[in-house]
Amino acid sequence: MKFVDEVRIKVASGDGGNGAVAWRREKFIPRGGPAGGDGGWGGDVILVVDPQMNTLLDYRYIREHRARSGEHGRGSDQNGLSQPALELRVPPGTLVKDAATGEVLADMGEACPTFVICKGGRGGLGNMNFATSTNQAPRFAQPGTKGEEKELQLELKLLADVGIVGYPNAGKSTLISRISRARPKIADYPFTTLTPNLGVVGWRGKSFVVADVPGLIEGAHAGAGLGHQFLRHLERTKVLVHLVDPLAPGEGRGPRADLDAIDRELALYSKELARKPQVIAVTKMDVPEAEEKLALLKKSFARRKKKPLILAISAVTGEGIDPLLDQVAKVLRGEEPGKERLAKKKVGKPRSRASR
Ligand SMILES: Nc1nc2c(ncn2[C@@H]2O[C@H](COP(=O)(O)OP(=O)(O)OP(=O)(O)O)[C@@H](O)[C@H]2O)c(=O)[nH]1
Ligand SMILES: [Mg+2]
Repeated sequence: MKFVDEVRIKVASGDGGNGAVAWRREKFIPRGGPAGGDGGWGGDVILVVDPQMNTLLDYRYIREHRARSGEHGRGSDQNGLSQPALELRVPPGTLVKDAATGEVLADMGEACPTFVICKGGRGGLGNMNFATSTNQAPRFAQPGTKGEEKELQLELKLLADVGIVGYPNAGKSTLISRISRARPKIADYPFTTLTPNLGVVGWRGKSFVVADVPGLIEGAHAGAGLGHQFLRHLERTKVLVHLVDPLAPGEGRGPRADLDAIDRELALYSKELARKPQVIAVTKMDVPEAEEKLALLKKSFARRKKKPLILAISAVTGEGIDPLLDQVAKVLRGEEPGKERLAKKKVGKPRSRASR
């Protein structure tokens, strides 16, 4: 299915129908009195979250959505028909903005499953409503009010708990296909994945949503490769799995250089993204030269006081996948990645304090 994450649409609610001016005219009933019915209400436009959707593709094709207007009132005390609301379904994670001002009107998701974006016009009252003892034949009725019209910018930011980042060809899609039922295209060339894939991972009684986004490369902030256009889908994640390709072919590349380049790109996109906890994993460990590259990568952090936890996995053989998911689950519970090491160091401190 085609993936679309940004669209501009026009929506309009229905106008209210006018109230009618009419008179009761029947044989043998002189001065029958006012009999104009009320106008019906125009339909609202309502946005409704549909958890089955994960693209705004439908709105690419149909860009104007109008609810129907209420019917006008009629004679013989007949009210016009009110119109049902027009429901527009959107995927969870859709940000609804006013296209002109950029103001966020709604953030569609679990907290906001439905949202009335345009209220339908009110139906006008017919002249039968205005009869009083002093004015028994009102020659006026109320007009219906106009519906609203808005131009909206819909932006989809996928609701995933975990994002997989890394260079193209690192094995991101292979990993998501290993841990979930997502079946993205996998191939031995860069930029196989051109749009994000989502997968649901069930792990030790819990489940979380993982997003495999297209690969990042050095200079993506300036438009290299696919640029930063898909990074918005990582904004709502709670943890990033930073996948490192030990083979890293090409000039200026290598596990450590790749790791730093991706981190730079994330930071150039936003501070928040750069601050997200990461679980670093070197993949393709089934390949013979991987072991040596992993050792080199670990060595490159030797001088650091706080060494990052680097996991070793193979999405092909399944090696190291369980510890990886454990780490991810841990961060999702709100703990720091690789906390065991830190915890061990901390144990010494309180003891020394107590002995003082
Ligand atoms: N030996 C081995 N090969 C792997 C492993 N994971 C991925 N590959 C291979 O690496 C190549 C790229 O894998 P993909 O999963 O398509 O990589 P990707 O990161 O999604 O790449 P893009 O979509 O282009 O960004 C494919 O030929 C995979 O078969 C692994 O654990 N071991
Ligand atoms: Mg891929």
